[in-house]
Amino acid sequence: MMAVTRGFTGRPRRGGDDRLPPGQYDTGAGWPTLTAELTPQVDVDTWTMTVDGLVDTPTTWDWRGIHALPGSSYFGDIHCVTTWTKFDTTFTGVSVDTLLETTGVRPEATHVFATATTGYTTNLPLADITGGKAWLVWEFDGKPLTPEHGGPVRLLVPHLYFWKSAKWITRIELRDHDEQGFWERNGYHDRGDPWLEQRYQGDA
Ligand SMILES: Nc1nc2c(c(=O)[nH]1)N[C@H]1C(S)=C(S)[C@@H](COP(=O)(O)O)O[C@H]1N2
Ligand SMILES: [Mo]
Repeated sequence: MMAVTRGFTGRPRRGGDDRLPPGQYDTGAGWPTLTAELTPQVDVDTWTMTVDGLVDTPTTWDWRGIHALPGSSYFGDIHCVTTWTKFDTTFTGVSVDTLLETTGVRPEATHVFATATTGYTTNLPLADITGGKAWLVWEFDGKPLTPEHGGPVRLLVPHLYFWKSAKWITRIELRDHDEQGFWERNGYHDRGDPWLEQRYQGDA
């Protein structure tokens, strides 16, 4: 006999509000799309990813090369500054640490500037994409990432607001200074920690 919990609505409680950063709501099964530009069709046969700037060995991977690296998955939550949080996402790809093991990191590097094929950009402290906190991902819930969600490959930095997770990423440049990207120039915070509610320039 199967035990059925009374009042079960199809969505288990997930430990209460302690998983929701301040000012966020649970978007449930949906996954809103937020794109400033037109969704590009990026062909995996011509796709490349470059890590350069303050590294020892600037490196460009193609589709086959990036898949030859040891894979890595993220399981957990994502948080958009427009106040939706999506619980229990699974993304698969490669850890940014793995890319940086290949290129090496020069000691002067403090920040990164990420660029998408569309020209969308975002800035991040180097410490926020190292130490198992950031991925390049090509699968969501075991299926290829769809173009509207950044496929074939997007950046995933789930501990920061989701605008840092550049869709259609093609380049990460390591730098010795911070320079604002697209949304940061338009008023969003330079770091964007959802638990500190760093939504806009001037927030803590
Ligand atoms: N290239 C690109 N990446 C982007 C964006 C964008 O407009 N263009 N929007 C950002 C914002 S504000 C959010 S919330 C997420 C949305 O990702 P999704 O559409 O897969 O939910 O992508 C981020 N990455
Ligand atoms: Mo967003």
